[in-house]
Amino acid sequence: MKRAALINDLSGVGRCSLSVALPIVSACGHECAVLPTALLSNHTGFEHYTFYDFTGHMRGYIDCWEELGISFDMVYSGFLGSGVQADITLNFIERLGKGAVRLVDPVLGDNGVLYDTCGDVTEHMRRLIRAADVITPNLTELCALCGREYPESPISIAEIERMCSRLPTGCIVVTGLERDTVLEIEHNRVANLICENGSITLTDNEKFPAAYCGTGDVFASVLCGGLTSGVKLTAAVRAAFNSHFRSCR
Ligand code: PXL
Repeated sequence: MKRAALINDLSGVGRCSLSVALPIVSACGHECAVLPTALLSNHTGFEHYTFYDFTGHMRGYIDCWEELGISFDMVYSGFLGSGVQADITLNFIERLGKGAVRLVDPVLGDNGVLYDTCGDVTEHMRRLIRAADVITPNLTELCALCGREYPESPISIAEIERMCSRLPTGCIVVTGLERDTVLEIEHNRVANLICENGSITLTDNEKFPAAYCGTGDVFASVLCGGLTSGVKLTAAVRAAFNSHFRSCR
């Protein structure tokens, strides 16, 4: 059995982050270890939330797991509660993730807006993605990582490819691309662009007529399950995309 480290927040209400990653990666047949980044009453999409930053406890978990001789086949990080947690995650990879697949979902925002809790996380995330094998930004996160404004009018696939080529990660899956942001995408379709060491594949699906917080986490979690099993990136993205679509219905 493979072992995956899930570094993400625990939101008490709202189907996102650890609440979806843990059951999904487990159902893919892997043993999961949880390293929380923050504890929230509910995700930040609600009007109010409580937020407990878990930074102060994370190093203790890592020391303890290292002393116990625990190591990982997959390190999957999502929502970070502070910029320092990018360094803690890098340190985690160095100590417990030698030879592991490293999946970083750079959770920073959506629809052109960064989450309130992000603070200095964006600049630190730029360092964390250097150590990743695969990252899964949406367009808002891709723009933030590239240090550019979110586009006011639709951009081309070529422009997204150019942004990907400026990032230091070999495999980038840009998620949730739609007609209102990308010129070439058809109406009522939603697409992912896979940039695998410079070569581009576009996968698309029928668009489900609603939006939910946490759908990106469901997608990244199924992708995590596939990559941990050794499934190739494009096949794992297609499986994640299809099951994530079905989970909306
Ligand atoms: O699904 C991304 C996410 C993760 N964690 C928290 C969030 C969100 C999105 O709003 O608020 C706490």
